[in-house]
Amino acid sequence: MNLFKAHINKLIAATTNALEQSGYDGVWIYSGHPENNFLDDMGPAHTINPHFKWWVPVAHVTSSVLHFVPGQKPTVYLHQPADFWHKIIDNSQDKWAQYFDVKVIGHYSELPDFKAAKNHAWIGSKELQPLEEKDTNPKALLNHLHFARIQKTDYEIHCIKQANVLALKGHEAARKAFYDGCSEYEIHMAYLQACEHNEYEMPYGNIVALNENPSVLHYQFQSRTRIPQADLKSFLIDAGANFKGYASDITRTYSFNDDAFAGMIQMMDAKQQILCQQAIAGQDYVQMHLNAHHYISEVLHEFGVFKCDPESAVAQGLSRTFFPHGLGHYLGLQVHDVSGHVIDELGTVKAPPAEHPFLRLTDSLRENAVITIEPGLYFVPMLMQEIAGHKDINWDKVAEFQPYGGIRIEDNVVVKKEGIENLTRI
Ligand SMILES: [Mn+2]
Repeated sequence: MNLFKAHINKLIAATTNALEQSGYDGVWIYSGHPENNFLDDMGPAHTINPHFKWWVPVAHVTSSVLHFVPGQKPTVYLHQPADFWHKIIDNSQDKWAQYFDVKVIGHYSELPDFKAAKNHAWIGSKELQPLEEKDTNPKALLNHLHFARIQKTDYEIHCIKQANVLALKGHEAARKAFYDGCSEYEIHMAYLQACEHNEYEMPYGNIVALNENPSVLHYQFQSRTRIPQADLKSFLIDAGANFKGYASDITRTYSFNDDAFAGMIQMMDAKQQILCQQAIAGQDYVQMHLNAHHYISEVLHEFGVFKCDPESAVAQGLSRTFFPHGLGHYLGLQVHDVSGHVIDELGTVKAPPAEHPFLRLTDSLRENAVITIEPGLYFVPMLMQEIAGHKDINWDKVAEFQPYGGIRIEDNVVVKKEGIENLTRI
């Protein structure tokens, strides 16, 4: 069976079950449509409802609706605006379309009467809400569907892998641009060009950070100024790509010179690879996050930042000052894919430990889940200040590494029963 057909079969089974469990006879899933900015006739790039993308692999679709009733072929009302302003791409004959009853519509007014269908739910943002509040994004239905999204089909894994292939082209171009002495902005543009993405097609905003900037975890600017090569120290890039609506999410860190920081990156990379190997089905992800704290403390001890042994650094909470975020998250139709804190189809929440509030994934790992493994260590001035003068920290070493900002290394991994598949190291 081809990958997409098997994928659609899973969606049919999962959605049939979700509707039964939540007491509905059918569901409308709306793609969403772009809203204009305040007092403007233009808006931001449109983000498609992930539930719609799960079924229909069409980029840039708006104002379209999927209709699913168990036992019937799913129907897509595919909006192709009948106007002279836009180029119309007819996707209704594409390969995916054979698994749907596709009805092309030129205008909203051709959408069906949603209220006429008995006992239906509506999944979509609030721009268009034709059904009653209680039937709009009902929690019980969403909980079942979100839980089903954790374990990916082979088609989805293929898409995330292709998103990695694209992103890796960008990462290679970015690495070269860094060693050529380019500015953050030039590196960013080299990245986009290499993976042939427009900015609005990216799954999230690129983080392109030189020298001390990696210490800003979500550094959001790209400086247009080149740094003289004599002053260049480090480069962190966190950037993905998009393939049929699926995301990749990759981070790499480089040192400009062959110095202590280069050695620190190398040791972090080795630790990150050990963590990747731990991501087998049944593994408790919270435990992996705690393991990461030990490994990062070993790195900081090895490079003279921690004067105490790694166990003591973890016990005192010092590692959290250097590694303040979570080890990773689910990855799929959304970069931070749904259900990270959920342990069953009823939506039962398992909150992260109180000392690790930013951990986005708390459950034991399930087969064919795709996750990120992204340990980091940073010299964040604000956080360093909180432990200023601590006796177990070598403050001269902190001063030495602070101009480099920090390190994060992130791969995308498929959880398997035995072993893992690393989609990023290919
Ligand atoms: Mn990530």
